[in-house]
Amino acid sequence: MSTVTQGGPSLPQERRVVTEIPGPRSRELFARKQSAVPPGIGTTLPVFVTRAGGGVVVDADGNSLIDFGSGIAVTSVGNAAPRVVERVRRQAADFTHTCFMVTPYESYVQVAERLNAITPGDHAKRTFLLNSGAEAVENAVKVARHATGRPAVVVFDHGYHGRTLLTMSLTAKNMPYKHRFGPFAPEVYRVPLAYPFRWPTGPEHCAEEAAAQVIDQIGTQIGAENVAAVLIEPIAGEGGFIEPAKGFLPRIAEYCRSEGIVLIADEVQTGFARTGHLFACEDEGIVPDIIVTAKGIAGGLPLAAVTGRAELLDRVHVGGLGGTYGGNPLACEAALGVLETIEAEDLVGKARRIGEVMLPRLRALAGRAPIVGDVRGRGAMTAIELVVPGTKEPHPTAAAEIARRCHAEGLLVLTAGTYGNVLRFLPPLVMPEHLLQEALEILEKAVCEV
Ligand code: PLZ
Repeated sequence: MSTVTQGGPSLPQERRVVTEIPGPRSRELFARKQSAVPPGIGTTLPVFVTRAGGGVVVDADGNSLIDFGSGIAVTSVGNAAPRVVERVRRQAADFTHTCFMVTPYESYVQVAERLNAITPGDHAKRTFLLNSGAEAVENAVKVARHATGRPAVVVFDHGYHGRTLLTMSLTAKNMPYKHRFGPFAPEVYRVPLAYPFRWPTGPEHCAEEAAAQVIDQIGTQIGAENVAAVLIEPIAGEGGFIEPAKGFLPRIAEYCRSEGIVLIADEVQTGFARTGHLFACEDEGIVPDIIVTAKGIAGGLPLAAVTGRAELLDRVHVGGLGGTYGGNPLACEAALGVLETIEAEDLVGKARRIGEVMLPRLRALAGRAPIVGDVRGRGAMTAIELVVPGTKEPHPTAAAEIARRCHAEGLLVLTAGTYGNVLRFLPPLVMPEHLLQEALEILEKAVCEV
């Protein structure tokens, strides 16, 4: 049995189901959650966690689940990863907070330097730090508006950017994110995404036709000279792991460049080796003007970043950007530990390897199970889209039922998608291969039974 030091010494890397899932202790805790926390804060799987590391999450009843969620693409380096833990432990003993805007510290600067160096493009860059993906997206929009003096922001069908007022407005899907939470922020315009599986004239025309529609809509409905930013996820995450048809992103990038529009890549979910590149933009050689990162950046500590062209970010007046906690010293140390781990353990290579194991098996599954309409993704960010067999009609109840069966067997999977009919797979990049194979068997069985 392999063990890892993550999640404390010798956390066995095994699936182990010793009670019903959730077990009695988790059910007791969940009842307390129900009376102390509002139902608006949902629960994917009501098992209460006591330890996690490598490829597993251990619950209060002693069950050890295979983790295909990574806390929604956060613990890519593994939970309680040793380099992260050690740095955070040391930092916590030295000082926990000063506010970087009051009295700075070196780790923030180091994170900024590292992000400036590793993000796409070799132009001069600047980075500033925030607490969450949503906060970073908002700040990227602030910078783009300030630098261009233009109001409009263009976003895409199936896009997800957060739950604050502006980012909720930038997000496409009504339920559960926007419903009854309006009115929304103005000057947000939505255009089509090149979604190959659902493109009306077929995937082969998708990139070209979608890009033409985007450019036409911007020209006729907004006016390019009014657009501060085009904001896009290089792979739409919450929207269902939709990889835009190849050629779409380069065409949009070229259009933005020609019109002086700031191209913002939201790499909150795709960043930090997840897709088999350090950043998903690299797949087609896209160089965004601003890149927004969070999630995988700090192994679970709250941190997010805006990295962009120096000439854009330097335009904002002194004191125009900030926040009490942005770039907290514990989170900065965690980020440095994450970047060390990605390099030392070749997590870019590991993410690719996960994709090489998973994608062929998922494709073979789609061949046997007509309920699987599409298989997609890159590296350790893969998904299957479920449909009513023989059609493209979304099948969200099948996705929910497959997820339920996986959970009962001790495999934590997440759903996604505008229609709720996508099962997405986000293993930690350090997932041992025997767990990956075991997880795929459970998944295959659940899909075939449903
Ligand atoms: N941009 C691309 O995926 C967060 C949302 C979970 P925060 N996605 C997980 C939920 O239901 O709230 C996300 C993202 C992309 C921005 C965000 C927002 O990041 O750190 O959740 O604010």
